[in-house]
Amino acid sequence: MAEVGNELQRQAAEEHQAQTDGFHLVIDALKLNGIENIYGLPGIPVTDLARLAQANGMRVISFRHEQNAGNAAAIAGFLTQKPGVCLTVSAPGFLNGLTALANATTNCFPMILISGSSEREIVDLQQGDYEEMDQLAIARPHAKAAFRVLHAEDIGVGIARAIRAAVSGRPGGVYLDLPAKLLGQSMEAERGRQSLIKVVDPAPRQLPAPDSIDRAVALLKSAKRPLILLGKGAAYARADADIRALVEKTGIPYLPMSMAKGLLPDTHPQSASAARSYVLAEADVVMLVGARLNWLLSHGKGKTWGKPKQFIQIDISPTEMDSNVAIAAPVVGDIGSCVSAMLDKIGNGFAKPGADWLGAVEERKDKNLAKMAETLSRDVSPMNFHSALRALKDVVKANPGISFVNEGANTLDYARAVIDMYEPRKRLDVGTWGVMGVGMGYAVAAAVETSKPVLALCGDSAFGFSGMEVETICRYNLPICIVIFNNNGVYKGIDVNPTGGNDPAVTMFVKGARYDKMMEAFGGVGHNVTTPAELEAAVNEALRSGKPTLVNAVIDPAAGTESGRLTNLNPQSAANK
Ligand code: ADP
Ligand code: TPW
Repeated sequence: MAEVGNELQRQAAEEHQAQTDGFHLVIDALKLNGIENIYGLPGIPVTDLARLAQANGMRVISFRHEQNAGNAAAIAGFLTQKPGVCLTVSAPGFLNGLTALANATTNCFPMILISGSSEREIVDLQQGDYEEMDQLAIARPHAKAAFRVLHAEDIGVGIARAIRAAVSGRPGGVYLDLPAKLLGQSMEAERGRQSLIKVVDPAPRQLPAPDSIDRAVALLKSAKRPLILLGKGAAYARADADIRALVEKTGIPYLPMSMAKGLLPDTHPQSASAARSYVLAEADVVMLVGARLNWLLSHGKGKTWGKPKQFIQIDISPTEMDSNVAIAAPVVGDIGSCVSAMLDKIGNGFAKPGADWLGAVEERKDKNLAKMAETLSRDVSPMNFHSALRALKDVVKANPGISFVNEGANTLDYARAVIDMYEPRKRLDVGTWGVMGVGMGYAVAAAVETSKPVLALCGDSAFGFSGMEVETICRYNLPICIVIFNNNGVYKGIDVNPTGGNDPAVTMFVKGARYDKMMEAFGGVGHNVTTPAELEAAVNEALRSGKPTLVNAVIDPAAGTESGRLTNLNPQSAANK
């Protein structure tokens, strides 16, 4: 009898071992496709998914709010060309993550938001399930694609489709809806294994048509005052060496958009950043490489663009062409293939731009750089944005391999202009939407994905959107140094309530707040600094130690301007124009 009992037990165990379930299939499918990290926040019905992912060797970073986890996943996508994965619970957790998914889509970052959801039957009849919501329908307009998986045997296909949708063509955010019931579904392990798909060539190269290259090169050659404009699509594409070769071979001045800074070092002699207004207004042919003519480039028209000009645009998305102004030479394909085809076509036969154009650009640059150097060198007390930035400029110069996260208004605009970047994909900022709140999510993912230190420079308002993640930074002991330019408010800290009443003005915060104490509360290092020397010393110490650090940099509350450089977008100012 005992033997029969043992045999039955063995069979049962074997049968049990031979089973898998939705939880394991999701994890196996992600791992099979080289996805190693999950950014998320646990709860019903995904707690065990997160637990099992960790148990199975994935790195799971648990946040305090899903939006920050989503932002982390989005920038992980930008940094790695693999979709960053964010995991949330249903309804409210999903909605918290959705802002980040929409932001990823807007910025062309590959990301997958995986949310647990309630049962279809109950949701569709609106019977009031726990955290009930038709998440798929809500996600669809904010994502590049949205999928739901109902059967365990379709998990492999679901993940494969999500990966392809996120990274192929123009990258973007993908929503994947996983109902609780699916995660618990079991199936035979071997059949489960066979149902998984290892995606072959998830972002296939897209070669440009040869005649589009001929047209673009001919136009570039005909230019008297050419300009190359590099966008974050160029940074994402990782065609760094060829882009540099194209810039240097043609001798054309170039402008990097904010997140393309460092693709070539900002100190490169052909960088026209310090003569930005001049080159945009004066150029006759502009070649856009992975940059859209959206609001950040004044839609390619108006006073900013001055003299009439013709555009060449290299982009993977054919419908981007002519979206704002006529594109004389569209080049549709992936940037690596397009730039290499242009290099081939150009060969050694490209005459560099004339000395009059290069000389005029150089002259503006020299003048503006001298002006900037003078502004930076002024010692003022209390510190203003520029004196504080002088210290950080030196820190980044000495540590070119660190990631530099940046958000705020003045804190963003001045830092972009002052702080030179030396390596590609190191500047991570508010992007296409100019959105506040990406700071801590981006900082965490940059530290996790690059294993290098991160310097996150935030305005005091900007930091507040994701500030609770200092606990996450301490918990995972990440080498992140946050610097807060604290001027007591949004934009500035001197507004008064127009009624004279007791409520503070709408842009004001608590005066003299000590954000450094927040970091200390969780075991990190806090500094309160009032001079550039103290600021530089505190950041250097943080980079040396690798300890989570927050530096509260006291900035003159009267420094800065309303909306930073976007004053013209405020309805009142726009109406007065
Ligand atoms: P920026 O804000 O820096 O100007 P945008 O986000 O406006 O940059 O533009 C990025 C562009 O790059 C998008 O139009 C996107 O389609 C394109 N893009 C992204 N990745 C690639 C790639 N690998 N090859 C070609 N184009 C790309
Ligand atoms: C999600 C509007 C743009 S900039 C900013 C806000 C609130 C904060 C500026 O103050 P800060 O910086 O950070 O102290 P500084 O250097 O000027 O003092 N909500 C979202 N996104 C945006 N962009 C806003 C509001 C905004």
